[in-house]
Amino acid sequence: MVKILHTADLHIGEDIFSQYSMKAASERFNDILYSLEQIKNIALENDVDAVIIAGDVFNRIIPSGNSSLHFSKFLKQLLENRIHTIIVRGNHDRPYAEGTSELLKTYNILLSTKQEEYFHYLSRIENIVISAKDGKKISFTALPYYPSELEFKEVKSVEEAFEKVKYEKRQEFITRLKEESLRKVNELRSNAIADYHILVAHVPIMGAIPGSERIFYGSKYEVVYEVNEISRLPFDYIALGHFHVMQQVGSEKCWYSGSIYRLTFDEPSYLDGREVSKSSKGVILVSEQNGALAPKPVYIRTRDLCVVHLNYSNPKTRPLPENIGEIVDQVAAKCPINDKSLPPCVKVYVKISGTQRRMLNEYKIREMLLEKGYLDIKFDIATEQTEQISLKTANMPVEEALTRYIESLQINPQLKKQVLEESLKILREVMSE
Ligand SMILES: [Mn+2]
Repeated sequence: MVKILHTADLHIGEDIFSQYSMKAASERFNDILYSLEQIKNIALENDVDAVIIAGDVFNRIIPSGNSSLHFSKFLKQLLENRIHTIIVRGNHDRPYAEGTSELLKTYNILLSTKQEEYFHYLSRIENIVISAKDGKKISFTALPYYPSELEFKEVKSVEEAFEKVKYEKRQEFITRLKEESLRKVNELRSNAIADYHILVAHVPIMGAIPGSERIFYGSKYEVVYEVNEISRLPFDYIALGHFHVMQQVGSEKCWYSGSIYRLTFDEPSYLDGREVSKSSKGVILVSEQNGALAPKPVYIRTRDLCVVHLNYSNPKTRPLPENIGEIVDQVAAKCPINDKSLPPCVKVYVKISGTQRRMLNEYKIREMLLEKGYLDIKFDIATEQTEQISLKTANMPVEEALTRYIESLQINPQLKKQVLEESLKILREVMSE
């Protein structure tokens, strides 16, 4: 019985947590390794014939030594267990200039002849056929993000090709690129002789949920496909990569497996306390059932990312709590620690009035949340314009206006009293000069 594991968007070496703390950064790397370990175990336990990685193996085109070391270990365990590993080039795998090459190509040189039989890095629109353990033939057709044959001909990159096209011809250019690519995919599909045909594509699809790739989605160099252009292609299974949310697209045989951990706060597990189920992480296990290929998600354990919004934009209707513990509790209530060995990372967006800003001690809040066990906490604080008190106080005596202004500040009452006394003293001194 044919069995295939579909994963994508490993982004090994992704390091957004390095802006947090050393501890968070090193835990992040462990998270990636933990996901890889779980995926390897699913592959071995299910005795799969092949593992598909539908693009974006490394986060950077030139990965760190550590990233390549750990990917090599992962790969070795698959190859030693005679699991075909099929990698299709994603946008993060692509070299950006003529004369450069991606690390993935070096494996073909370094692997032993025996291992090499099982390693397949596809950077072009191309096709391979493998034999499953039961002798059945499975064909894989690759549709990379930018197929390498489009590059380095008359132009250095697809970006340059895009640049050369006049604005009004842009859509025409994209349509032609898509038509050419799909024509080639169809041609390879019909020439391949196999029991099952699988398409592996690293592409954005209109209407699908991007997750963390959304900053790139619809960028001016992007070739975006319509749902039907991909999901209706004549394949038994379509393995997609690029968008980070696991999802079915247009047909039950067409899936994005999603990234293997939550890459950014654009795909939180909790949004203001509400669990976001679509951010679950895992792989797609594709098994032969009654002469067809049936896909099924298999979930893995990953760290939660939480997003919490706090609004103290109006001192009258939304005042900052005087007790800092209240703020800590508000954040904690919206971000449960479900698993103490894998505590969440939290992003707190705060809207706050200018008058209250200096009363918010985010360093202390972070410290208190760290004590509660969170991996780390990052603040994004937007200060709102203070309301115009001058309008109401324009015709008042200066002393009264100052008193009213200080009274309106959301600060510690003790401090307020002191500030008021001192300011009135200064004001009187100035006036008597
Ligand atoms: Mn991608």
